[in-house]
Amino acid sequence: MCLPRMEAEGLSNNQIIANISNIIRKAERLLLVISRPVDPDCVGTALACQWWLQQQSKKAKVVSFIPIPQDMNDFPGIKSVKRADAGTFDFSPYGAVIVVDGCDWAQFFGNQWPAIVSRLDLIRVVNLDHHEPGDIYKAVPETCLNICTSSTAQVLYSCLIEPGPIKPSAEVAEWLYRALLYDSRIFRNELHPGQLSFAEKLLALGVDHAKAVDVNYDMHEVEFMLWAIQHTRFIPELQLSLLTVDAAAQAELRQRLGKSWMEYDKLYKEQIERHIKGYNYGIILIDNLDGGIRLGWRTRNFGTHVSIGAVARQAGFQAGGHRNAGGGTFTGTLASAESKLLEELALVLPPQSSPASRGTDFMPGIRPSS
Ligand SMILES: [Mn+2]
Repeated sequence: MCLPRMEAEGLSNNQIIANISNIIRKAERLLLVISRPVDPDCVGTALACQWWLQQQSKKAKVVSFIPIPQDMNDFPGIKSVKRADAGTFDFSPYGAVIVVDGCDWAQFFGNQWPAIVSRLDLIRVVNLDHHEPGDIYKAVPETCLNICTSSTAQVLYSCLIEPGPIKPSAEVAEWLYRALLYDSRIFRNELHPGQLSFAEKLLALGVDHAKAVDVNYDMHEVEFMLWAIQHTRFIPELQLSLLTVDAAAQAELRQRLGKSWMEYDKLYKEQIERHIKGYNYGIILIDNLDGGIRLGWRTRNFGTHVSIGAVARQAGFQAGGHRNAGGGTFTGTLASAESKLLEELALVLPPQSSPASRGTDFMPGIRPSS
């Protein structure tokens, strides 16, 4: 496992784990909050953590303040995740609030997060995560267990479950395994120390690998992908595939795929973004139609490429996530978001002398993936 991110700040992993264990020990009722995007890592990890707390005779509840996408309805155990409204939620009965698999408050509480966070007793807020640290770390550094590793599932298992006496059941191991498979894209992402042995341990606990890797894309995914490929701009000098979704495109997508059209972009992201020769970056810009623009990116894993997150921040976006996959927001028009981002990307990309050097030059000043 990587060094804890907080070590540089003078807080050791062990200290943070001890702080978190203290909070858990004192709490009778604990609340687990899952993050946006609602995915197998936040759900599987929260369910496993709930089970682990219940084994210690705690009352634990898992809530989502974010709508749960259609495809997560097939996730085993999803029925235990309760939908709730953050604005009216009563946090007072809970001795601890554990926010799982996210680094920014908005990922858990939505855009109204400042009002909601002001009602929380931050002394009892715990964060389990593996993203680049964001505003939650700044608010609660002493109880923010954020480790640069495969998944939040691995953070929970290696730091909290494995050192103790409670052995996960096969069902719990399956939740964790699905979390790991999803976040690692079935081991296609960067391999983190301990990741494969984590997988082996889960298999030894009884996980059915063939069942866990079985894929069932919704047919809408195919339709979205067809549409998206036809509307993607491939910009060779920026090594970029760019899909912008304006108001007219949204109307068309809504008509074809329904109001949840934006849930069907997985196949496109997985097959097109960062997988086409010469195109190391895949970006989607969506007009929120409320004065804001949403950004999502993927970066080729192999090779040393610029950080789209850093480029986007330089271009005036708020952006976060992982180096090779993340998202952000921009205030302004779709056209200005696009032009600022492309300008900034052109500034930091190395001049292309030959196709062979494409995208493999190291960019001084921009840290490669850790
Ligand atoms: Mn994750």
